Amino acid sequence: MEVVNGFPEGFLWGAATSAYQCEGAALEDGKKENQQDVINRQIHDERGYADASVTADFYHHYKEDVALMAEMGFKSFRLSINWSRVLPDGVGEPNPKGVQFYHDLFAELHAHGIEPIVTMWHYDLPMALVEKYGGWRSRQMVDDFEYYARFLAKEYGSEVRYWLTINEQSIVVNYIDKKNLISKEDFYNPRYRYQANHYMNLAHAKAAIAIHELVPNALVGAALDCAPYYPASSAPQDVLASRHANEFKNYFYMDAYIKGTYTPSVLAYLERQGLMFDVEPGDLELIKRGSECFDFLGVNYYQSGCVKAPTPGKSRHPKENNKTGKGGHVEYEVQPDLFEGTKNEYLVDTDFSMPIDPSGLQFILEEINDRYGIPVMICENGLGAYDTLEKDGSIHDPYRIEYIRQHIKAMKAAIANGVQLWGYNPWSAMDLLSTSNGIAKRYGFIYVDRTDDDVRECRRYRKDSFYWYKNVIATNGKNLE
Ligand code: BGP
Repeated sequence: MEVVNGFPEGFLWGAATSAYQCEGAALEDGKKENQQDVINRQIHDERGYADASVTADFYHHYKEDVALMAEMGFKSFRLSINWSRVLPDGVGEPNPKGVQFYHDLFAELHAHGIEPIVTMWHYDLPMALVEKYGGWRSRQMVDDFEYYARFLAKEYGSEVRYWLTINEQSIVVNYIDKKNLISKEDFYNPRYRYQANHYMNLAHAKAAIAIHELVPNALVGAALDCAPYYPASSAPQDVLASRHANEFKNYFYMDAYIKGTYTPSVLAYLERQGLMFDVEPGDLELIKRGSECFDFLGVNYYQSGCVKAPTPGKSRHPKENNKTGKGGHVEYEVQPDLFEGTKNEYLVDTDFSMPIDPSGLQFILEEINDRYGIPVMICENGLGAYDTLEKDGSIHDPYRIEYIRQHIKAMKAAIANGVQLWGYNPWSAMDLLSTSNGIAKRYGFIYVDRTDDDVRECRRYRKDSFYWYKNVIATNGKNLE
């Protein structure tokens, strides 16, 4: 591929979304509930944030949104299929109106020259499967995920070339109680997480194999949350903790997808901690075969992490996101006997306590390339912030422009060091529902006029970053000013 202005010719400039976070129409046209409909209702009741019933109302605004994306010059758009919209019961009878929605959306995108990048599952498991057997608690998910993948391949294979099976498996594993399974019993059972992770690896492998079998020229990957974990100091114990955190949080997932193997040091740790999962005959062979169908890694990058040697006696807990949006307190992850998260004193945090670190993107991209030599696509990256709609309809978001500018520079530097980067799809095309901070935490280039309390008409407005990004795309990343 020829490199023009630092970016390859045909580079996929676009943006990302996920179904439950932007579509709304949660119970419309035959769609049944998914876990996110339920979880976000709970979040609404507990903390007052918006639920998933309307979000950005993309279901009704998609034509207008695609036109705005085309105006920005998008070459790609990452979206996910709302599983319970197309198969309301998870498997079995399809929902014709839900199925048609995605045909119409893909047609609209193609009419504007925009390539869809489709995630099969982005946190929103059909409630039917949760109620039937507890979702990822059961091995039945492996076959049902394959059923869903085959359905998608047959239905949309001629309209979609880029497929991502699962969004952020490592995040699902860490927050499985909240994002994926509504069960207090499993909340306290960390062993369950790694069993579910194993099922996801099997499900991913079956889906990747199915897509390659059914869709000629398809390119298959999965999107992972990728964050380098730096040592808090040069004390050898901290450096070792950083190595362990990178293995545990990044390579354990990448190794399974890309090499088709489980990382030995992580397996040994899980065994020591009594967290080891059951493996049935044929499982490892299936994961290996799945890795042969893995064409590119979707990289979701927001921030880097920082770790130190674990404090003896501290018990295991995941990182807790900042829920107030007022900066400050975060509860860091602890993995006993492995690592403990801590603040990186060299970085400035966002209002939502995410450290801003463009160099971390270059770091992880080069790591992935040197370790696996596989093409990558940025499938998420962005700044969640409060925006103000001015009286004249403008939105001034220089902080977002600066964040994205610095990350694009980091991508350029990574490409210069040999990284095979296919595209940049920052989060998000339009403002949408955050996983933990409602509507007020905005990421879009397109402003959606609604609040957590009042859905209004969800009118669209162009932010300053909209015009800036349009110019970036027009110059293939040359003009970042
Ligand atoms: C990623 C998820 C997205 C998105 C993003 C921003 O982990 O894949 O779904 O929400 O994070 O996070 P948040 O919404 O919590 O700000």
